[in-house]
Amino acid sequence: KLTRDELMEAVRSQMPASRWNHTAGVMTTAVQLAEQYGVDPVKADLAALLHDVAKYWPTSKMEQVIREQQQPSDLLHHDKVLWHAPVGAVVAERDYGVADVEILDAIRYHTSGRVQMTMLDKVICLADYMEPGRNFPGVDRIRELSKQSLEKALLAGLDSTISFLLEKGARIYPLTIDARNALIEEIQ
Ligand code: DGI
Ligand code: FE
Ligand code: FE
Ligand code: FE
Repeated sequence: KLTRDELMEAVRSQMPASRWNHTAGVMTTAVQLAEQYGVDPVKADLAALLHDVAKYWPTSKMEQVIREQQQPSDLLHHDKVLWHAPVGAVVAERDYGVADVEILDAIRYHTSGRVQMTMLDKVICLADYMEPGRNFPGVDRIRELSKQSLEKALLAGLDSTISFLLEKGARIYPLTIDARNALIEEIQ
């Protein structure tokens, strides 16, 4: 089993410097959100460290993991950008010995979200939107909302993703819609 420093180096070596900076930003933000909302900060830190581990894997290697590890095959009919999240969860478990299902799920669902997101899922997905390096339109409003409500901030994040996809004419993965609807119900 790797030490934390060795794990950080293993993750860092699989991505360009810009993505490592993003990962470090997600780690810091996820730990802050965890402390703010009563989530285990050690789990938040580890999930954040590994969330984008597969982001720069070749498409063929990701596809192989999805097929061989029986990940949802509907993913193969959606944008490849979605693949790194479930593949990252497989890598975390298989290659880095992460056994905690909550951490693995937070990695698995960090791009799409899902219905009944756990607090850790929400923390990782929101930290991914609002880490200090992000600067898309609306990110400041998400950061403001995060002081008040984890769910409202995350909903604003998912709305921005869905708007962006609509603007591009891209397909929307059903879990993303389900996640948004579930958050709206939770907020009411
Ligand atoms: O890996 P990151 O860039 O840090 O962030 P992420 O894992 O949240 O991925 C964001 C990208 O994924 C962004 O370009 C929008 C895209 N995305 C998120 N949900 C969907 C999606 N793309 C499609 N086609 N469908 C989705 O439902
Ligand atoms: Fe990601
Ligand atoms: Fe995300
Ligand atoms: Fe990310």
